[in-house]
Amino acid sequence: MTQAAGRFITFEGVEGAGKSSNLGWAAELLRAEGIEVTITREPGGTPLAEALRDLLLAPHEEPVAPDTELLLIFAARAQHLQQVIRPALAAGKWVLCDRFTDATYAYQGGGRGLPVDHIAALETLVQGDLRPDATFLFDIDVLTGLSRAGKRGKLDRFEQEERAFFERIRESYMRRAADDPTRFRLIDAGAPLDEVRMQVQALIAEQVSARG
Ligand code: Z5A
Repeated sequence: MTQAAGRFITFEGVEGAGKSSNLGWAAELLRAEGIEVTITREPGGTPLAEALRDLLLAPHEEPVAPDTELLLIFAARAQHLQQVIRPALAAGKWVLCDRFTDATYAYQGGGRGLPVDHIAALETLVQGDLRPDATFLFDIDVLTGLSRAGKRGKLDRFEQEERAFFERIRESYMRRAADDPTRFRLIDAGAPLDEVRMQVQALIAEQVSARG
């Protein structure tokens, strides 16, 4: 639980699953219910955290150590939480965030093979007991997602990884969803966009009624 007045919903999935396309739609649905919404993303969400995002996504000549990647992600998250997420929740807003710490478990844990207890320790350090109230997991076949993402042009440092990396990420997300069925909501993201939107609409309606 967020222990805050607002509601914190995260959007997760492998590349090209459609998180960004559906986040704006979800926000529109909430605003139509009179709910104040903050849209944001990770890594990023503040000028400093966006600068860290640029560092993380850009290819570098030297290899990036997995621990460096992990620490930069949590550095960006600490800033984002302090500047954007906690104030918005405290003001009663709903925060819709494109990726959060489940992405760290999936990418740095599943993808890079970093120990889960290192991620969990940083999660506690940076977040305290703040966790998402709900997580919409956009599940899609890895090749379909990569092909959608690849159509945008130049690949970033993550998108340059091989297919097996993304298969591990998908598996890791699915394991986390199975372990926490109360928080996770699974979306069949391989469906056409209008069908995915209908799934999102149903989940948003569920969240609005859970508000009481
Ligand atoms: N990362 C990490 O490693 N650890 C962490 O803790 C965090 C992040 C927080 C962020 O980059 C990178 O950071 C990410 C993981 C890492 N890896 N990468 N790359 P990003 O934000 O640029 O990447 P992304 O989050 O994966 O975004 P994405 O590739 O844009 O995926 P998406 O938001 O899920 O998809 P989209 O932009 O909504 O859609 C992609 C395209 O598909 C687009 O042209 C759409 O028009 C199209 N689309 C969407 N839905 C459909 C349907 N249903 N049918 C057909 N076409 C569709």
